[in-house]
Amino acid sequence: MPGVPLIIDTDPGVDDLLAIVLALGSPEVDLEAVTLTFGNTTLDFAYDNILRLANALQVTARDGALGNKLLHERTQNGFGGKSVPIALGATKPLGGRLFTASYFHGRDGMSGVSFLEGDPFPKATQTNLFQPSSVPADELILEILRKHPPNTVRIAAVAPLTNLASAYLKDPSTFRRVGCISIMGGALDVPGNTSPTAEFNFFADPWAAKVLLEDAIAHGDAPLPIYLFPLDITSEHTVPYSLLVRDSDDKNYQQSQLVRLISLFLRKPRAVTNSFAPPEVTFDASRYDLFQAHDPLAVAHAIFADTPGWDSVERPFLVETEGKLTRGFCVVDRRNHGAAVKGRNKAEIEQVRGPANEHGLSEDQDKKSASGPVIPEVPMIRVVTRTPGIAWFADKFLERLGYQS
Ligand SMILES: [Ca+2]
Repeated sequence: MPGVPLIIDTDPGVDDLLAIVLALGSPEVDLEAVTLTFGNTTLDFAYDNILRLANALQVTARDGALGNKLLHERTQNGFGGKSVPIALGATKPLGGRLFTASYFHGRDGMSGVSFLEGDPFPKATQTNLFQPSSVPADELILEILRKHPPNTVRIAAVAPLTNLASAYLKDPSTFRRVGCISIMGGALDVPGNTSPTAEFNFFADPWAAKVLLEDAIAHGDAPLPIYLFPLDITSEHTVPYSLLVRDSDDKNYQQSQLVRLISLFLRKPRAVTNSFAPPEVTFDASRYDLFQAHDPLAVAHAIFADTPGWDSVERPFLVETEGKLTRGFCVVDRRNHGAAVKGRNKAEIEQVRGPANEHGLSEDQDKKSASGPVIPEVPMIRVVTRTPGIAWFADKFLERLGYQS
């Protein structure tokens, strides 16, 4: 049975690479394309990293050491003989300065694996798994959406949203054929990971986030089927580093080039994550030595969306694009406008209060006070609040990556 068509829009990046392997090892999906953007690193490194991953998969398959049979089969023959196109996309955000996440992923997006002496993890020169796309990322996304029946293609968006926003702006009606968009991005009720207020993907291109979350949702016939995975939920979905990073005496490490690559490229994120442990307490590995699977969780949703256990709520918020200190901040209005309008959209508020005048106030309010509360038009975004479980996720993740305990 063919799998669900899936596009991964990504900026690999270490957790992106793991998320891609998760999809490659999953029979539920057929990977239609990997579309690349700037983000964790620059676009040229992002592309090289895909080729280094392809080579590690090939070497491991040749050594008979990929623990997942489907991953082995696809590494050798692609998807039923078809290679996955890799398309180049945005090199910079829709507006503002370019930032990358080298503080976490290393300058090459892979903890410096690219700069190792002797190049032990080289780029693939020939691979059946991937092929370069002749069209850019936004065009390829639209091509795939045109080719498949409406509401069937899923997109896992695990990078700045520049490619998706660009595809939407080029051809909104085609873009609306998408079945489901699982977006890793934003931070609502928790601190940011890139600034005190912002998560990296929204920080890197808040303009693109605004296009998708505000314009696309608010002005269409039907809202885009977006499921947002903010840091609030992705940070909780962890896998112990000790299960992913293996020592040189471990049999997975000895047999598998893929496990050796993963063990190396997780070095920098692991060190950064561990450094966030509170200095005043004794280091507890079970609490602090944890890989936060931000991108793999969004990809897991795209793969397992039909599995029971996911839950979401609609949240109203806006994305800050201009703020000197708050770029990429998800602005949640926490003022109390009263139970009657909590969580309502503008039309519903008007029903409750009567139509608003040019000041955004109902006639009733206007009479009472010229400086009364103004409710701006705020889109409702579907935010994922529950998954089939942290243990469920970790099991599926390790199994699809082919890790043996
Ligand atoms: Ca990413």
